[in-house]
Amino acid sequence: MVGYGHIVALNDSESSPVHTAGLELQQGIAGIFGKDCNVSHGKWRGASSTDSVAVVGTVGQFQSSGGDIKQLPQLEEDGFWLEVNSSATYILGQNERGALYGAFEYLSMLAQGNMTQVSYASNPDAPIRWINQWDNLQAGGTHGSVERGYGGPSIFFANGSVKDDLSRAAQYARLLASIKVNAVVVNNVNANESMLTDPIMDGLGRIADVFRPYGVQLGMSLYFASPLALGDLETFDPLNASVIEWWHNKTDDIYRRIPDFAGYLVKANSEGQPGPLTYNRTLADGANLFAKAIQPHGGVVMFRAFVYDSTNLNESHWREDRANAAVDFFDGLDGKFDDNVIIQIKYGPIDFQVREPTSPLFAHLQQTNSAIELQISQEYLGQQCHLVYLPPLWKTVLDFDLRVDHQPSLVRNIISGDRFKRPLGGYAGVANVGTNQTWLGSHLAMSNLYTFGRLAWDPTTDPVSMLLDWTRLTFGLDPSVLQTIVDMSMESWPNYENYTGNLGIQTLTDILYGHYGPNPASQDDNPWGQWTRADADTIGMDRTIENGTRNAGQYPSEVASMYDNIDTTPDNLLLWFHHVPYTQRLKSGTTVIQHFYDAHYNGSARAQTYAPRWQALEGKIDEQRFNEQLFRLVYQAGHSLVWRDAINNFYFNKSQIPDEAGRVENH
Ligand code: GCW
Repeated sequence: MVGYGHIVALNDSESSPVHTAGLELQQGIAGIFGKDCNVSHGKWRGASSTDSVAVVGTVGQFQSSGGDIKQLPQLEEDGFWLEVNSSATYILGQNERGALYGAFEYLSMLAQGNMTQVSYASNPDAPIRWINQWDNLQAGGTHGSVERGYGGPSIFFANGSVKDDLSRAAQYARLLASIKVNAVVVNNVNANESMLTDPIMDGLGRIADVFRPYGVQLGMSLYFASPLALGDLETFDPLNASVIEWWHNKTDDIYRRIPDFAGYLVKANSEGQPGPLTYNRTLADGANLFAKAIQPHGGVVMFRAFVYDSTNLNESHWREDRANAAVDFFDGLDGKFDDNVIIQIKYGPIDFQVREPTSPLFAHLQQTNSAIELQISQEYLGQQCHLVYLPPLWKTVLDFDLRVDHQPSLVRNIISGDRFKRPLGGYAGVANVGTNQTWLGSHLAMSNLYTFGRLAWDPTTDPVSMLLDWTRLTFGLDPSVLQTIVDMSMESWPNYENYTGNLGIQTLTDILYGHYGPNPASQDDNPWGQWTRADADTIGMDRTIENGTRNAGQYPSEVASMYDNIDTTPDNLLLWFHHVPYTQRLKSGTTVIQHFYDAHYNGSARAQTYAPRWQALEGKIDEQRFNEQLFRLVYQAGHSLVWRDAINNFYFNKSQIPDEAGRVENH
C-alpha cells in the first residue's frame, strides 16, 4: 500500500508535463487504492512537512528546491530516475517529459500489484519514438478518413479542417505518453497542400496545445509540390531560390504557432507523390530543403525510404524487382543528408508483409540517421479482424544482424545510432487509430500499440513480458485471463502466416483492392511489383545475384551469401529469394506445395481454437469486451477457412499436385 497522502509536482504551469504527472499520480492512486492524495504544484519544501511524500519533477527542479539524491546516474533526454523507498517516492526526469514517463511507469507497477521498493534509472534506446497517423484532411465526407485505418474516422480532422472538439486527441496524447511515445505526425504521408494554409495551421496549433501537457510533440506530413499546388509559385524545384524561401517562411509560420513542433515527414517520388526527382534533383536535395528550413528551430525531417515507381515495373523482365528500389534510389547519397534528417525505412524491402527479410538499406546508411517504420495498423495482417500480435514479427527485424564489415550490426543498434555513431534515429509506428471506442477497432489489437512504445524505449524487452504487463493493465490479474491472452497472442502471427502466405511468398492478400482477404492471383501481372512468379511448375522470386534480380547482393557479404545460396536460405524466406519447383524439398523434409497445404490446414485449425479458449474466460472479463472480442474471434475462425481453401485450391489448380493427405482436390 502506498504510504503517502501527499504528492508534490515541481511545476505549477498547467501545460507542463510535470503538472500533468502530479494529477496522473493522484488519479492513478485513487483508482488503484481508492485513496485520496492531495497534490501541491510548485516547489518542494523538503520531506519534513509530512511523513512521506511522492515528489515528481525534473532533476533540475528537484535540486533547485534543495533536494538531493545520492548517486543519481547521468540521465539521457527523456530518461528518468524512479526511487520508491519506505519513506518517500522520487520520480525525477531528465526533462519534464521524462518525469511524466516515470510517473506512468510507477503507476503501471502499482496497478499490476507490484509494491516493491525500487531505485533505478531508465533511459530511451533511441530519441525518435514517433507515431504516424495516415489521417486525411479532405477525403471521407464529413469525417476525415484514415488511410489503412480500421478504427473509424479521424480524431483530428472533420469537414476538411481540424475538429473543434479535440478531447479525444488529448486522450490519445495521454495514452501515448504512458508508453513513452514523444511525437505524432497527425496527417497522411500522402499529404495535402492545404495543411499549410492558415486555418489548418491554426488548427494544428490547437492540437499541439492539447498534446503539450503530455509531452507529445506534433509533426506534419508535407506535400512536396505545395508551393505550386497552393498557387504561390510556378515550381517546386528544391534548388530554386524562391522555393527555398517559401519553405523557410512556411516553417517560420508553423513555429510561430507551435514553438515545440517536432518536424516534417516526407513521402516523395513514390506511388504518384511528387518529389525532387521530378526536377532531376536527388532525394538528398529534397530532404535537405526541409532540413535547412527547420534546423534553426530545432526540428527534424523524417524522409521516407519507401520510394519506388509503381507505374513502370514490368514482370516480363526477370531481373526487375521492387525490393531493390530503396537501395537503388538511395545509392550514392549516404553522407549527403543534413544531420537533422532521418531516413525512415519500412522493416522489409517491399511493404509490411507477413514476413520479409530486413530491409538491406539499414546496412547502407552509415553516415546518415535512420529509423525503422513499423505498422501497428494491420494493413496486410488482418486489419484488426484477425488477432495478430506483432512484436515477434518486429523482433525478426530488430534483432537481425546485418554483419556490416563483418561486425555485429543488429538493426536495433543501427537505428539507435550506436552502430554507426549517429546522433539521431529510432522508431516510427503507423498506428492509424480512429474514433472507435477501442481506438484501433479491436480490443486485443491494442497490445500492438502498447508494445510498440515499449520496444521503441527498449527493443530488448521480451514479447511475452510486455504482453503480460499489457494484459494485467488492461484485463486485470486473473491467471487464466493472462494465460489465455498470452498463449493466443504468441501463436497468432505464426498462425496467420500459416493460413495466408508461407515460405516468404508474402501475405497473398488482394493487393489491388483493400489488401484484405485472399487473392493470390492479384500479386502478378501488374506493375505493383509484389510478384510471386507462380506458374504450373514453379514459384518464387529469384533474387539471387547470378541468375536473378541481384537483390541478395544488396546485403553485406555474409548475409548476401546466406540468401544467395538456396541451401543456407531459411525455409521461411525460401520463396522470397528463390524461384523453385513446387516439388522442391525444404529443410523440414517436405515439399513446397505440401508445406503450403499443411500450413494452411494447421494454421486455420489453430484459429478455430481461439473463440472457445476466449469463451472459457466468460465472467472474468466485462461483458462488453468479452462479447466484442468473441465476435472477432468467431469471424477469424471462419475467415481463416476461406483463406485456407482459397490459397490451397489456387495452387492445386495451378500445379495439379495432389495433397498427400487428400484434403485438396478437384471439385
Ligand atoms: O502499402 C502502401 C499502402 C498505402 C500507403 C503506402 C505508404 C499511405 O497501401 O496506403 O500510403 O504503403 O506507406 O506510403
